Amino acid sequence: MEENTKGVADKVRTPKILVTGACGQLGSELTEQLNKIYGVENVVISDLKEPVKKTTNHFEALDVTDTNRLYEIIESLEITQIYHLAAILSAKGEENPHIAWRINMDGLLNVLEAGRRWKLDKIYWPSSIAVFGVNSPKNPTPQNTVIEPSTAYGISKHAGELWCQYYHDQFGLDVRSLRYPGLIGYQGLPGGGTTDYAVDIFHKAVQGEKFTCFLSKDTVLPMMYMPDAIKATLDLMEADKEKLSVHTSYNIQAISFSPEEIFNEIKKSYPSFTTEYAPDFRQKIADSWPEVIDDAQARNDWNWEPNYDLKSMVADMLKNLKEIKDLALVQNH
Ligand code: NAD
Ligand code: AKB
Repeated sequence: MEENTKGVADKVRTPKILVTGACGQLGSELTEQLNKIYGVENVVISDLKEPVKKTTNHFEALDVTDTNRLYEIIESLEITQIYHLAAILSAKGEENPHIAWRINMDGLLNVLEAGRRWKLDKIYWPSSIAVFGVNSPKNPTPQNTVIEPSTAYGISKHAGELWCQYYHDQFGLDVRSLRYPGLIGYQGLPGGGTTDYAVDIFHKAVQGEKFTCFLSKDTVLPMMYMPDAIKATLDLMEADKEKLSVHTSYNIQAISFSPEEIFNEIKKSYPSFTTEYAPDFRQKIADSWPEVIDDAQARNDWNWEPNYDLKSMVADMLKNLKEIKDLALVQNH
């Protein structure tokens, strides 16, 4: 393989960050925090298409499967770190498993290989609770256990974890990863996941609409409020490299609840809110996933601890979504 000799990994340098999949649910919120820490001029955002929201970040259109375009961006903008978020999620992935595999796998391999060639300082890549399958213990699911995912997405995340470990072990690449549970945020709209009912339910409540849930009322899944997911990501990326003992991906846990439990919590603020249950193909995916994650390793290695429980997350989500709705009403008048 042709080596790039411009690597400057041993010098201390100001991070110049590239975020892939930056217009998604996680990327749009993570970018805001990266801007605060590193300065907007040092955070380049990229995605398949232009951001819908106004942004002051430098934007590059990038399909992560396009190796040359990725290399061109890294070279020309002198990128030193990548947060590689672009992916096809579980439910969407089942509609076209080969496309999900290609985007998730080729994208990650391109980023890892770029990390090796350009001697990038750090790479962040999210894995998921989707790596676990029906044969993994459900409550709690240990860091190291049977891993037999049943979705194309889960298979790609499991293989991706092993590739991250491979690049770390073989090439000394500093690549860090978290197995996120379902993420819940108010800024972006859900992007094709099985846990996304827990985002959609808030929008329906605030809009005064009835909610139809595609999972059964008693399906317990691990979830996390977006501010906690961002805190975990940034804490892991700032952690002392020597303290990190997991080079596949860390388990992290925050809140586990069922659709009925979150519905009941929302109903305390919206008493007339109603939900019906109509499980579809996503039920089978959810049934194969953990209920509660054992995150002792993350707590030990880099002091992981979430801030939000179900009650405080629901209160904050409703407050923010109501503010967004009220602002839109004012702007439309
Ligand atoms: P999302 O679907 O909201 O965003 C993904 C982004 O990737 C989108 O903006 C999409 O346009 C972009 N994208 C898709 N294909 C691309 C390609 N070929 N090239 C470039 N960009 C492409 O997803 P998200 O919720 O923001 O998830 C971000 C990451 O976090 C993913 O890796 C996902 O697997 C992981 N994750 C998310 C959750 C969750 O609950 N949201 C849970 C576990 C892991
Ligand atoms: C999905 O449901 O696909 C994601 C995930 C848990 O990875 N939210």
